[in-house]
Amino acid sequence: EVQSKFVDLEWEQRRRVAQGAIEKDAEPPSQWARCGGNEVQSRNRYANVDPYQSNRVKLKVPEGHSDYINASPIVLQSTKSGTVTKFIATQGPKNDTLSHIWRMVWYETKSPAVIVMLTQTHESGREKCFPYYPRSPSSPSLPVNENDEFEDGFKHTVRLKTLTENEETRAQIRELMMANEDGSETREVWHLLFGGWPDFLVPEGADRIALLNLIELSRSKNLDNAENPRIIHCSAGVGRSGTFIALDWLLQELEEGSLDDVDDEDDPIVTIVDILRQQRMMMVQGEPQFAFLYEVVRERWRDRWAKLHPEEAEELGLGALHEPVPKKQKSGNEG
Ligand code: PTR
Ligand code: PTR
Repeated sequence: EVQSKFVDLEWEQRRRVAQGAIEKDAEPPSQWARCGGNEVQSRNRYANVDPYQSNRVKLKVPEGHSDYINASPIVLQSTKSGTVTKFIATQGPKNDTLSHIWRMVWYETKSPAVIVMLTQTHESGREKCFPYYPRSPSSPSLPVNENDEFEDGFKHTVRLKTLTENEETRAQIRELMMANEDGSETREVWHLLFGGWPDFLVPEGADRIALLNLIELSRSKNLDNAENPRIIHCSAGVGRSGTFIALDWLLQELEEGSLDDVDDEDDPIVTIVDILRQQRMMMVQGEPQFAFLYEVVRERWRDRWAKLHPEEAEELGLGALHEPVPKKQKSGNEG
């Protein structure tokens, strides 16, 4: 059943593109002359993943420079309260686009900004994301645009203030301070790195609980200011990022009671994946990630039901479902 829903979604997507309902094909990336032509492709990590022309973040750069970054604004609204939640989904920066993500942080978000990184820098021997942030306290200061690429004096520095391993979320948490050249302006940035999720797959076991904790943490680091976009990225910025964003929305819907009685006609998971794919291509990639959304929502739904009906839950033996996240074993993963 989940499988056929997923197939339907894929067809719907193709139909839309074919009908030109999504502007993507109206102006293929290869023809984006006005935002730099070939520069567009050279700034992409993957040739087959880019933002829709009609829904992309435009870098604030001086005239004559390409404003292109592989990033899509994502705007979602909860059904009951109408709360608007904003994200920016983006690819894992490349070596030569390192300063671009920081420019985006600077101009598109408020302090404290939140960046959630859902990939490791390297997986199976390949670079999935360039380490664009100061990694260790031994070299805490990272100049992000020393050569002044766009010749506008945006020669900022990102400094690592603290680095902690957080058990609940199994994430590396970096508290960063971004400053302009003379230090007269600064921004606080939370960088949350979750390494337990290889691309095209889903987090398993304790990593799954940790991921849900991470969603909550990312919200709270954003001071629950849902309108300040959280920057979410993995390698391509579609599979894991899409799944993370879908879950954030679904868990909020659940909390607000919007999923208490849904029928098959308006399946909230189909709805959110469809909405996301209207804003960025390939969001939630492959059936395993799609099925994962159902599993998590079902589990959480059961928890909620148990909380609302403690006596029945007791009878059915639905007790404490959420054991604490067990300590992570040391692995070779680096951030
Ligand atoms: N060319 C790659 C592919 O389709 O296999 C692009 C790609 C890479 C797509 C990674 C998605 C990927 O996963 P994620 O968005 O989770 O990094
Ligand atoms: N990256 C590969 C590709 O682009 O062909 C593999 C891949 C692609 C894997 C898409 C899963 C994909 O998801 P879907 O089932 O949505 O096509």
